[in-house]
Order: sequence, then C-alpha cells, then structure tokens
Amino acid sequence: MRERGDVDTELYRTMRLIRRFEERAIELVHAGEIIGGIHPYIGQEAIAAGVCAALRDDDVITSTHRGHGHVLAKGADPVRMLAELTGRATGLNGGRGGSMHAADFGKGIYGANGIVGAGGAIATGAAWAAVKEGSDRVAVSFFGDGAVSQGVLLETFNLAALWRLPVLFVCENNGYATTLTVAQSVAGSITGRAEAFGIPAVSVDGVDAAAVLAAARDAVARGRAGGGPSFIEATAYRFDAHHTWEHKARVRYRSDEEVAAGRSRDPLDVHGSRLDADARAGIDADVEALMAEAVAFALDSPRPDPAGALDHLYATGLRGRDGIGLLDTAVR
Ligand SMILES: Cc1ncc(C[n+]2csc(CCOP(=O)(O)OP(=O)(O)O)c2C)c(N)n1
Repeated sequence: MRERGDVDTELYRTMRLIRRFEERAIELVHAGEIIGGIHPYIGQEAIAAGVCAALRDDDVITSTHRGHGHVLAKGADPVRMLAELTGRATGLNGGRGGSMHAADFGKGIYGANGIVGAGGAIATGAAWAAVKEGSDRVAVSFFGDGAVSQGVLLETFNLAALWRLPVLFVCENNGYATTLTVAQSVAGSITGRAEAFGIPAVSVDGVDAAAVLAAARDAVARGRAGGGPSFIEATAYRFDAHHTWEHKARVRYRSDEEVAAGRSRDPLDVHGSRLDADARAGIDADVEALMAEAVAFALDSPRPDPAGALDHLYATGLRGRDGIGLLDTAVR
C-alpha cells in the first residue's frame, strides 16, 4: 500500500491527474503533435486510481490500448509520459512506444498493449515469477469487456487458478468494445467466466474510487497470502470516443441521451465530493501546473534521431541476420 498522504486525497489527485493528462493529450492530438491519436480513458479514472492505490511499487501491472490511466496511477512520470505520447526522445521509452506501448519496468509497469487480452498472460507470468522468487508481490491485469472472450485470457484464467498465482484480473466494463455492446458480444456473464475456473469474482461500481479500492485491497491481500487469483468487474462509462479518430468520423453508435446520462455521474465528482473544497481546489491547481509543465517539456523536446531507428530492437549482443534487407545494411 502506498503511504503517501491521506488515501482519499491521493485517490482524487490520481484521478484529476489522469483527467487533465487525457484532456491535454486530446488537445495535442488535434494540434498534430500526437501522431495517430489516442484512446481516451476519461470516465474510467476511478478504476485505475482505486486498484493502483492497493498496490506497492514492486507490484506489477499490465495495461491496454486505453492505458494512460493505469500507467499514471502506477506511478509513471506524467511529464515523460506526455513526451512519450508526442514521440519525443525524452519520453518514457525514448518516444518509440507511444500511447499504446508505454512502459516503465522500474515502476512495475509491464506495458500498455495494443493487443486486446494479451496483458493477462503477461501479468500471470509476472505473478508466477513472484512466487518462484519467494516474494509476496502481486500482478494486476487490466482489460476491457471486449477481452473477456479472447482465448488467451481464458487459458490464462485456467493456469492462474491451477497454480494459485497472485494475479488480479480487472475487467473494465464500459459497455462497449469499440461500437459493439456487451449484450451483443458476451454470452453468459463477465464474472461467470472467472467463476468457471474457481476464481473469486465481484462486480463493483467502477465510478466510485473508494469502492474499487476496497475490492482491490481484498483481492491483493488474498493474492499476497497465497490465496490465488481474483477477478473484479468494474463498471463505468467511457465519456469520450473509443479513439480520437471518432472526433472527426462522428460514428453514431451511442445516442446523445445515453452519453449525457453516462457523463452525469463523474468519478471525479463522486469522490471529490468527499474532500474539503479547498483541498480539492489545491489539487486541481497543482495538477494544472504539472500538466502545463508536461506540455511545455514535450513540445520543447527533440524527436528521436532517425539514425538510431534500429536501436533497442535486440538484446545486447544479438545482431540482425544477414540477408534480411534493412537490418542487413543498417545494423552493421
Ligand atoms: C486481438 C485484438 N483484436 C482486435 C483488436 C482491435 N481492437 C482494438 S480496441 C478494440 C475494442 C476493445 O474493447 P474493450 O476490450 O472493451 O476495451 P475498451 O476499448 O472498451 O477500453 C478492438 C476490437 C485488437 N487490438 N486486438
């Protein structure tokens, strides 16, 4: 458990940071500074904040295509994270990973991931490694409702349960996989998938950070004590587009009424109302200043040197094989 400050204050600070990070990132997408766009996490902040508040620095998370919130909540530097999204050499991963591949192994962040469902197996491998080394570290895999019928995830549930691994599966049910509703894509129930493997599963209000934190604490304690995997389904509403591409394409799959109803319950207000108004305003101001610094740092930073485009592709000592075009000439 992180010891920094009062838990309620820290939950709000994390959510506010994620919210403003996303809003500033969207501005940078529209300004042409973030190539390819992003998948905004706005509306789901309580899930990343609540789960990561139950973790220690040496615990591990794996994330998704909608990963900024998880990465920030686990402790990545927001300044270098925004530089990463804008493809700058000063970014968390030298500007090579971008929005969907940001990682910080030193903080236990084993990466956002563009492949739906893939993070589950990686987190479970990290949990297995933790057991092997005799530590009580746990691993968390975040994924969306669109991942719950992916074969890799179901195979992962089996091994995690069989080997009683300290992994927490967190399904963020925001009602949609791109434009497909849960009703159209999920047979049975989401928690039922975990229960079929004997994994304890709960559904929580993913708009309430305190409720998410309480469920995550139970699951993490079970994992640390050798009780095996757990599963949390956290329901929330994605306030913005599936991807910023939608801002131009204007795909119509949610009615204006539905979006307005979804946005009417804002996780920042649900939890922020528990804070003293002055304390909340102070956090908002701090975050504002931090994000102004992050934007300025990103825009002032250089882009990576194209001459180093093939750096970091191989572990030290490995070389590209002869006869495969680009590598053949460039690696030498
Ligand atoms: C294996 C795989 N299949 C399809 C895609 C394309 N894809 C990207 S995001 C997405 C929807 C994912 O929905 P969900 O898991 O509910 O997460 P959300 O976008 O709602 O956060 C899909 C199908 C992909 N990235 N990976």
